[in-house]
Amino acid sequence: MVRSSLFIYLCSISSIILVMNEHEHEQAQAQAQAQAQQQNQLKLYSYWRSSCSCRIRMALNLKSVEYQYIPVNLLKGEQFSPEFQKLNPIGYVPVLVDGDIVISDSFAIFMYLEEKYPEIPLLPSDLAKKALNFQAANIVCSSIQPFQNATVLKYIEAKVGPDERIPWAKFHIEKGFEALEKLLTDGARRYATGNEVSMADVFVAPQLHYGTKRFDVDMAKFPLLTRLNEAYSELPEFRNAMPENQPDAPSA
Ligand SMILES: N[C@@H](CCC(=O)N[C@@H](CS)C(=O)NCC(=O)O)C(=O)O
Repeated sequence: MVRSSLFIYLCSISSIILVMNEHEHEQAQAQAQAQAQQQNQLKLYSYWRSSCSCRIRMALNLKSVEYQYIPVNLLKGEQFSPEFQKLNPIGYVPVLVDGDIVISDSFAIFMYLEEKYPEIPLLPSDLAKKALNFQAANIVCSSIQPFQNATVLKYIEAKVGPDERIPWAKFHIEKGFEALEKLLTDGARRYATGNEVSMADVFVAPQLHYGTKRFDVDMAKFPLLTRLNEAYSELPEFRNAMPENQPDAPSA
């Protein structure tokens, strides 16, 4: 009797140990999997209010690509840290890290993503439409955003005067918006170059959000861009990429 109860006791102890080991093993496996997943995941160095970073957040969302968000606080000057300058010597966000591959500049990052994740294309196959997308994207990233960049605004403030900051940015944004309004008029449908969301939208949308809110741009002058902005506000992939929804946004 005593022997059989001892046997039952030992059996139950060993099965508890077995269950515990199994549980620990599963936990370790899940941890290793999560680690591996994180190591393989794209890393996006971004700042919540950066319109250039926002373009890439939108592209990644549209392509359903998960990524790790690494905040770089531009107000604290983290873009000038030696670690960040190793990734991007000019000290700007966004930077995308894909394993050993490091890419800075939103245009280059966009093109990389377009080739790496072609399943959800953001460039039309029609050559003329594709060229229109490149033009619209480039107006934003070469002829608008650089004039409102923090470094440039600081320079204007110091060399020309603090009151010139906003009018300077507003002038360049409106000049660019006038060009976009004309360039996109014929081809625009629901979105900038047709009924599908494309590269032009990914570059134009953050500029509309940013330009209208911070630089006192009179959007009444731009009916097409205003209409596009409304269409963008209905896209969850765009809404999720907006500054206020980023983990480093002040209220987040
Ligand atoms: N051509 C670059 C421009 C990048 C850029 O200007 N990034 C801004 C934020 S939108 C920045 O990091 N500014 C920091 C600074 O001026 O110190 C791109 O498209 O990625």
